[in-house]
Amino acid sequence: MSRKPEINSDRFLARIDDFAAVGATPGGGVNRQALTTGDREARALLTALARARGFSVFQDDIANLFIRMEGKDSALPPLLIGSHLDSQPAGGRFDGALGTLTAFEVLESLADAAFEPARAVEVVAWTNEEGCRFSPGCMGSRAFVEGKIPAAWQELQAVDDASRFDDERLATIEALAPDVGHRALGFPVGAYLELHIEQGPSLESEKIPIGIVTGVQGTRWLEATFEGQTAHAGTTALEYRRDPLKALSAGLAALYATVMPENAGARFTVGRITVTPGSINAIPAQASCTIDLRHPEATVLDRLEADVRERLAKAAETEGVSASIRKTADMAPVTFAEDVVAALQVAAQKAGFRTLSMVSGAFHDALFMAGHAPSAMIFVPCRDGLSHNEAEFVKTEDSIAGARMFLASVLEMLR
Ligand code: HGY
Ligand code: MN
Ligand code: MN
Repeated sequence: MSRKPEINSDRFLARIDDFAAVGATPGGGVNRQALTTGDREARALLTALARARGFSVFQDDIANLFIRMEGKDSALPPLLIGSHLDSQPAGGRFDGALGTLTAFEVLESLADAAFEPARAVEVVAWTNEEGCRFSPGCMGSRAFVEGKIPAAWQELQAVDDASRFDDERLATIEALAPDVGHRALGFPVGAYLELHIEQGPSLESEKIPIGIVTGVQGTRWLEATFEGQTAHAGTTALEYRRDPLKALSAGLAALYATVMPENAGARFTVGRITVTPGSINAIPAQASCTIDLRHPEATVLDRLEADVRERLAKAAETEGVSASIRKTADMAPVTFAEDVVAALQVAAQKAGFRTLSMVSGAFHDALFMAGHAPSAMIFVPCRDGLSHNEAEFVKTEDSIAGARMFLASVLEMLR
């Protein structure tokens, strides 16, 4: 006899703490970068919990992890719910993990209530959402939607070491293989829902517990490499110098002074600068940097990208060095399916939650899933809007409200 499904708050909060211990850093965050031992440990923990509940568990060719609860009509494509378990190198305990564990808690609360959904419900933990160890981000959801692993990713190497993406992908699949089934990449999905922390200040400052996300802004990642001539720091006079770091610094200074100050809504970030040979008394031979450029409108992104390329080229020319710019990620802005957003609003009303409609400044796997199935997201507040920082924090009442809203949304989507 089934009863009304309810979130088990104690179990859910304990799960959040258990996963925060996987890859825990001394600063109170996590370092569980994609396809590392920490990531594999988190996947194994979730798999063990799922198998203990009798759910079936699968992974696909890019190590996306799926946990399935059967429904009345197995011919219907499943409702897919989830997020990611991988983290930034100095990441927070909630980015990705909260959404994945919320989805799993909902599956458990359906099972606790002996609730038989009209269609199967599957929890997914996507591979490499962050894109910091291997670029680009959202590799798991992108390969799922495209139904293949892009050939260019076969030779991908990690940012900080010589690890190859393909080796790490296969080792991650291998680590779980004995306990889980295997699936080809991509399958029909009825709808996709993802809960995530807002990673911004709006919900907290407006004291609203739930964000209903109507879309995601566009993101482009570039790598700029300036090549000059390394030479002696003490004997090389100004007129003989071709200093790539001086050129890159001037180009970046011009971009910091224009991109965000002159374009409301634009986001311009240089996350990493690499200088070689990196000797205190040698003028650099090469200076390179990453650029993360974002805006809600594709046409503005086009203009901003052209501006970045032009200013860097000019700075290189002024110093007599060469510049090359490579685009390593291009995520077009998306608007989520109106009917799914409407279902979330109905769910919020029934559950009694005030909501705020918003566009996500961060990218998510839902951005790619929106091209595959009707999708939408729910946000919960995080302290000071801080994320990609070990101090990232979500109040327990906000985690629980999010889980209750997510359960109400899943039930609404299953009606
Ligand atoms: O960078 C992003 O937007 C995501 O949080 N990985
Ligand atoms: Mn995330
Ligand atoms: Mn993130």
